[in-house]
Parts: sequence; C-alpha cells; structure tokens
Amino acid sequence: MNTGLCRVSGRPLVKTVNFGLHPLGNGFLSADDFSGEYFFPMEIGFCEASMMVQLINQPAPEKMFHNKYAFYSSTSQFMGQHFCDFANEVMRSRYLSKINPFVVELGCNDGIMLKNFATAGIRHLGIEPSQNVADVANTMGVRTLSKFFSESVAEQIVKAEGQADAFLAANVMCHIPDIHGVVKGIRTLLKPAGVVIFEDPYLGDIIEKTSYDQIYDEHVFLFSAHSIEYLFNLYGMELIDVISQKTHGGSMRYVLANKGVYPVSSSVGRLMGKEKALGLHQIATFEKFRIAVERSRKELCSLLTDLKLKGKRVAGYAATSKSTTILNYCGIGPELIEYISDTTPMKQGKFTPGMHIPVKSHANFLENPPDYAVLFAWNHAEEIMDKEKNFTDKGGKWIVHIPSVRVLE
Ligand code: JHZ
Repeated sequence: MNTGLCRVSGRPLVKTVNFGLHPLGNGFLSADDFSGEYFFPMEIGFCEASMMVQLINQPAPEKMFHNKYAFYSSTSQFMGQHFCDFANEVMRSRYLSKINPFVVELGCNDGIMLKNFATAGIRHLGIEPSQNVADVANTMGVRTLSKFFSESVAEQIVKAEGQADAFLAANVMCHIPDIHGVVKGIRTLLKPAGVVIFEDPYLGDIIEKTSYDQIYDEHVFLFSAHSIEYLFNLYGMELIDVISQKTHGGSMRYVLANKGVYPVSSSVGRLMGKEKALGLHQIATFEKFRIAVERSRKELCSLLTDLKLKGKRVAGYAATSKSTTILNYCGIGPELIEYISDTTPMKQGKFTPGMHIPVKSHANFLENPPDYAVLFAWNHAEEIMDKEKNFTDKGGKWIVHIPSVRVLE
C-alpha cells in the first residue's frame, strides 16, 4: 500500500532512492509463470520525524508469506550457531522468571532458535505465518501457531497461556508494515517487566557498506536505534540495550522494556552518538547513499560485461533474496550469469525472480564450476569460502559487490 506517509509517524515521507520495478525477493518461479509475474515499484523514503527509512510501496503480506515461502532459516551452520547463542543468552539473562518462564518468538521460521528453548524444556510458542516452514518447526517439537501476529492473536495467547517474559524476533520485525499493531500486541502479550529482544539488518551497516541489496519487498523498514526508540517511546517503552551482530552483513539486536523497569545500558547512548556522526537522522545521507548505489551498479555491470567479452563463464553463488535486488536493479540476466547455485531444494529447477536466471543445485556448481562466481550470499562469506577451497584451488575466482565491486585475489 502506498499512502506516501510514514507508517510510524503518519507524516509525509521524503523520497530517497528509486529502484524501479521489482519482483518479489523470494518469488522464484517456473517458466510457465513468467507471463503473469508480479512486479511493484520499489522506492525508499525517509521520515524526518520518526527517522524511519521504509519502502514507499510494499506488496500485500499474503503475496510474500504463504505455504510456498522459499526461505528456510536453517540453511547455514553459522546461523544455526548464532541462534543457539542468542537463545542461551536469553536463557541466562535476568529477564526470564525463575518459575515457569514463557518465551514467544515472532516469525520463528523452521524453529532454528526456539528449538533451543524446546530442548531446555522452557515454555515457548512460535508464531509463523508461512505454513510450510511452521510445519517444519512443529515437527521438530517447537510449538508453533501458523498466523500473522496481531493484538487479537496476543489476546488469545494471553488467555490460553498467560503473559510472556520475553518476546523475541530475528529478521522479522522489519518485514511488518503494521508495526503499530505489532507493538500493541507486544504490550498485551508481555508481563509488566517483560522484554522485547529483536534483531534485524542495521541501517548503519547498509549505509556504510552500500549494501542496498538489503532493500527488497519483505524489508519494509530499515531500522536504526533512533527510529526504534521513536516508535517504542510512543508506547511508554524504551531501549535498554543494543548489541551489534555480524549476521546478515551487519545487524543490530535491540532490547526494549517498559520505561524505568531496567537501567539503560551505556551502549544505547554510544550507538545514538555513532548514528548522529553517520548522519542516519538526516536526509542528506540518503542522497549520498543513492549516488553510491548508482556507482555500485555501474561497476558491477561493467565488470560482468568485460568478463563476458573475454569469454569467461560466470555463475552466481546462492540465490538469496538480496540477489533479486542486485539482478533486477542492475538488469543482469542469463546472458551475463549462466546459472545460480543454491542449496534450497525449493529454489532448484526454478528461475530467479524478474531476470529469470536458472537456479541449479550445489552439485551442479561442483561438477560444472564457472571461471568466476558472484557471491550473492556475501554475508556468509567465511563459511562459503571455507567449504569451497576446491573451487579457488582450481583457479576459480570470487566476485563480491559489497562493500565495493571487486574480484577477490
Ligand atoms: P541468506 C533472508 O534473506 C530472507 P537472504 C529474509 N527475508 C530475511 O530477512 C533475511 O534472510 C535476513 C543459500 N545458500 O541467508 C541458501 C547456499 O546456497 O543470505 C538460501 O537460498 N549455500 C527472511 O535470502 C540463501 O543462500 C550456502 O553455503 O538474502 C540464503 O541466503 C549458504 C550459506 C546459503 O538470506
């Protein structure tokens, strides 16, 4: 929906970067579906009051999250470890009641984090709208409701199970346009001393690294500590801690509680200061970002065109949601990238959204390696480089585009 107004403050948005028409980030499709493919105008705006960066238009949630959702969280070992550590930190924290604690996770996907609570015998509930991934969670012993979260869902949970000690979310809050509905639901669901702990890709990293590929249909918001503080302050809540994370190329974990219940960590003031220095509260920063994004596009297109002219074979590594933004914004199709290797069975045999590059299995990458591979999962670089030593040993080269376009030597 496009009202041109900030979803947080209701004030007019200032348009910043226009990416043109884009398909769904996870809309992998068969050739039969090319003609009816869905596109939306992808453009971000900034609100000078709430300091929230957001998509001006977002497709309806049912178009993006359904029983064929193509992203399964448990595709990376690193992420498995990350969510195990996240769960352990919450279990050890002062925030859980000593007796019969209750933890709720929004968008628990295949149960990658909650399974750690299930194993520890802690009362938990996942809320996951995409039925196929929720089914995987339930099969693994993670209690999961397949629903979109709202105030009325929160009321039903409280009636059936009581209020929660902690409300968790990872890579989910930034997906939900009705963010006020979520915060109202959180207020209903949490005990008075309950906490919200969530993490999402961080605006500061996106600006510093020109990682514009974090912008796609699902990510309606690009959060900063400033915008999160503004939003939750409207509901009598405050940031009590912030912890930066390596995941997804730079994320931030936010911890919030009712005002005055817990002391505010000095990390909050430090991050606010860093954000001011980076200009995350100012429109001029996004004009500089637009120029950097356009430069990145030019450089990637000219590198790939050059390699094509030299007769080199180029493939993509990992058909990420992020790659949908890069490919469509840069206009890169099968003439420049032969195929993309991906480990998700649901994506294999399909074509990438919009640009229609074939997605092939990882076995195909091993059997039929290209001269160059574009690392679309640059956020998993360490894990991937480690397991693909054979590719580089045999002369294969990696192309990375974040923070700058280059061939790794
Ligand atoms: P990855 C997802 O984005 C989607 P994506 C979501 N919208 C979100 O918010 C972000 O995460 C944060 C493949 N892969 O994790 C598997 C390999 O093929 O960067 C997956 O298809 N080989 C919820 O999609 C894809 O990458 C590998 O060795 O940008 C996942 O990409 C590895 C590690 C991954 O997320």
